[in-house]
Amino acid sequence: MNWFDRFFERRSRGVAHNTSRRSAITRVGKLVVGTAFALPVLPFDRIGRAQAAEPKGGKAPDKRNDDTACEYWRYCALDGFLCTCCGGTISACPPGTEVSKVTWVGTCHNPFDGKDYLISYNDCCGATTCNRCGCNSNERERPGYRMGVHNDINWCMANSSNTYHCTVAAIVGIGD
Ligand code: ABN
Repeated sequence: MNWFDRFFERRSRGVAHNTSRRSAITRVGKLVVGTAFALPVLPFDRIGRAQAAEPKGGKAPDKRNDDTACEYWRYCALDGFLCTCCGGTISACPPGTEVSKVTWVGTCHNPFDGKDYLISYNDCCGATTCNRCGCNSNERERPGYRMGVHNDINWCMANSSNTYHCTVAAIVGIGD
């Protein structure tokens, strides 16, 4: 063994002699806990997440103008499944279904032109419940014992098939 090996052997043995296994574990533990406390305060780049929440180049689309969303302005008193999600349109029943002979009407404010509209919420009948885009908005609704002003009713009651599928929201009048 040359002087170089002997030197390092002595040094290593000295370190091993003066350092217990427990103190080594303590030092590793301190390092881990210290890292856990230090990391959360480090600055993170959250720009990516903010961009994902908001579409490129502007604000999120206004749901009050989306006839497949419960927030659409005409649905202010609609309780049922949206026909726009079930193969129909805002005012036409999906193929294979029939518009209800009786209906209930509500008044909704259009935020885009500032006017109030009378909306007819006809149910579409004759096919099993669509079960997509279920909405429950109840502006100016009244309790069930006043049937004409209650929206939680199957308006297919007067049709040849009473099976409820979805609900449309047609404009039938405009406020002064
Ligand atoms: N007018 C929608 C509806 C249908 C069946 C039961 C409750 C509400």
